[in-house]
Amino acid sequence: MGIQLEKKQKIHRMVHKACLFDLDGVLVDTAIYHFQAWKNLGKNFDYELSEEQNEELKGVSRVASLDRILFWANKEASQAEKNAWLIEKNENYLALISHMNPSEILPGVLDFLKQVKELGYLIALGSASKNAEIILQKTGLISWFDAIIDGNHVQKSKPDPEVFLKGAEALKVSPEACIVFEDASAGVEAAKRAGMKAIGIGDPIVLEEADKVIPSFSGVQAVNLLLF
Ligand code: B16
Ligand code: MG
Repeated sequence: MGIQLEKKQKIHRMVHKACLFDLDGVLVDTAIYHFQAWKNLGKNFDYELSEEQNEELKGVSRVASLDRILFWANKEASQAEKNAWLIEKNENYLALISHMNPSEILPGVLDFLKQVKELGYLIALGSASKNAEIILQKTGLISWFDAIIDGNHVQKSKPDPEVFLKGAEALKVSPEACIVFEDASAGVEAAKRAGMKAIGIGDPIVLEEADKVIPSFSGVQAVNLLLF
């Protein structure tokens, strides 16, 4: 290892810092399963969700996602109907994710988590999903996390900063010392509103509010990426 790199790593280790990861689209690609489940649900009211619309649902809670879809479909629904559809969508989604395994961890993620741990960062999950823990268990990712904050722990969904502020609080790290990894513009906005750094994973045009954007974790050197 070069002297420069060793020096950078020492500086990183001395400070109490955290990396907060979104789940869907950052660590695993469950967006495809959400898309499938919402498309199946749309058959109830003859509506076909497009890929562009699915992009807008990333990071958005289940209840808010249904409201948006009904708005796009110009479909009025009673609360009872909505509740039944939320259950139907989730049952469908749970069936789709029931076969998930470690092979579905996105490229470069495990190596990146290892590097981050070695640099002394604490690691938390900040996901809107109420199914986050099942996914972390099925993929074997759960052991990397010092704290898990998901849709079951928050009142307000992204772009509200609550999920990330709760993550920082659970780790006892100040928000300014937190770096958030997000694939959704609502999530990047939540991170910025929490006073945190945001690294976008994906398209720089979609994630224009992020401090940095990378296409994926593949081949990423944490020691370089995390220096601001
Ligand atoms: P669930 P993230 C989000 O997870 C998804 O991106 C979003 O599409 C989904 O509607 C939301 O979780 C709720 O998920 O129905 O499982 O509670 O990207 O914040 O990890
Ligand atoms: Mg996401």
